[in-house]
Amino acid sequence: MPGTPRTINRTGEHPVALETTLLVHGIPRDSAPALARELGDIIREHGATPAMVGIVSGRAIVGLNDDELGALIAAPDVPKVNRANLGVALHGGSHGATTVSSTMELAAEVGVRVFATGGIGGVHKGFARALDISSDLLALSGFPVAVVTSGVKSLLDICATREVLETLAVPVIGFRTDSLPAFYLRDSEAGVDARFDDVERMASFIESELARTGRGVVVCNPIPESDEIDATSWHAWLETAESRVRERDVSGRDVTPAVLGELHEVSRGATLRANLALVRSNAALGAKIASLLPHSA
Ligand code: PSU
Ligand code: MN
Repeated sequence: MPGTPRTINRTGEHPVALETTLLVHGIPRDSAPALARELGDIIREHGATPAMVGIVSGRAIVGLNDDELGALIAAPDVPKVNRANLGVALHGGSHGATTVSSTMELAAEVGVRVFATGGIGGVHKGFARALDISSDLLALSGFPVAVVTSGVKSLLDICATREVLETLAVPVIGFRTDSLPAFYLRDSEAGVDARFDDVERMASFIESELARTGRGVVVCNPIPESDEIDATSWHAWLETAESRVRERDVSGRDVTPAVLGELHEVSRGATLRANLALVRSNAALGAKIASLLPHSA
């Protein structure tokens, strides 16, 4: 029996991991190539190196090249791969778009300590007919990777997500914020364990905390003020998007992409524009942090 091939490590200096579920399932396909290019440019401009993570024909790759990424974006029905079904994709030789959880697992395997994304998964509100807690939360507790994120969308239960992170011993820190942000909105009712206003001090905390615990850190970076969506529109759009998804037969890991797709439509692109803006901002902050960490893992 052939063994499962090892993860391909194509990381450069001061790597910043990026996930592919965001590109393949989180935004319309035609927006993905430009966003991927922009994120790479932003990361390089800030003195770091992008490392896009994904599964191509059963090979886990940290540092996809343009052809591999293009293949993932173009292929129909690329599975959304979290830690639970990662091995299925590897063993079966399929493509896979990695979520926060599987991206963390693969990044940690090759010593990458910083990962920039949009939103993390969390505790669902019971919308999907069953208990649904993202595998991102356990991954945050299992791998020494700092995840730069604009928080948790309020299609999830933000306070419950915050509590589970605490139970799992994952520190939540805010960059120039006291609040765990709610993705399109800068604030939520949930707080952070510490606020940092200075990137150097934050990077120094991250470096020592990752080494001390072997667990992850959630780095909250609220959506830029100029891109924030007003709360009234957001709640109206979310209600419509959720009711549309409820009429379809969607469950499990298909719920988030389905709601996101409906939101982009209901808001006539406003949620998509906000989503792109916050991911760019997270890539910039992730790169600044990575550039301040010593090279060796
Ligand atoms: N939140 C977003 N956009 C996304 C995701 C979350 O705003 O694209 C993706 C991320 O890849 C995250 C995953 O890791 O969804 C969580 O999915 P689930 O709830 O099935 O664990
Ligand atoms: Mn789930």
